[in-house]
Amino acid sequence: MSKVIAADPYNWPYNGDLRPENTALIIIDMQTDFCGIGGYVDSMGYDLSLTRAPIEPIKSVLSVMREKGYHIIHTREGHRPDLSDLPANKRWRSRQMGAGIGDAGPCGKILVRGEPGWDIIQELYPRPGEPIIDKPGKGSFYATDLELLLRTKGIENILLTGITTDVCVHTTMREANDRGFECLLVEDCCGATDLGNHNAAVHMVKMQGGVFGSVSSSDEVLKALS
Ligand code: C5J
Repeated sequence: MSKVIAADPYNWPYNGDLRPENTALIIIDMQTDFCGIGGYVDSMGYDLSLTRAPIEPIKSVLSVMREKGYHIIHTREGHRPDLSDLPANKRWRSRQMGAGIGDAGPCGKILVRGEPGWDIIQELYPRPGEPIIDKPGKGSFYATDLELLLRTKGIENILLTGITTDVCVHTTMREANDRGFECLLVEDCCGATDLGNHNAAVHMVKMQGGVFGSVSSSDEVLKALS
């Protein structure tokens, strides 16, 4: 019997082929720098409650998907300690907001690999064996081995969660969709630095019959998988 998750604008996945073997939960950039006190987002003055909102919903989905044997993949945005993979314009722009990537902050050097602020928050810390994709950009496919890993494991369906909805989650969803992966954005498992941007990013997915995939909630995911 085919299993689907109730979603908008179509129940997901489109072909009803939802199995632990071919489906992954991707948790994007749940790092202190994006949702912790003293991190990058906090230093820019944004409201942390928006990027912390998905922590509990992700925890619930993660727990069930781990228990059922689905693939779990984590990502982290960050740069090499020598900053050799940090484009000069990315650094310049972040400095305009008073939180220069690579500069010292309360949680160590901002978005630099190995620094306290760069790591994944304890609440959602990866278990041994769960792949972590370290990425220098917003998309999780650019300059990483994510696609190789997904293809090798036979993964076709991806549930997207994490922060921020309008930047790294959306970029990753677009990249995945172009590569033929079937994508589901789990709305309350995502958050942005601006609520309007979060809502707009969710709305964009639903256009054209699901231009990048479909949208659901943690409740619907739990209902379908439990
Ligand atoms: C940003 C991200 N917003 N993880 N990164 O710079 O969305």
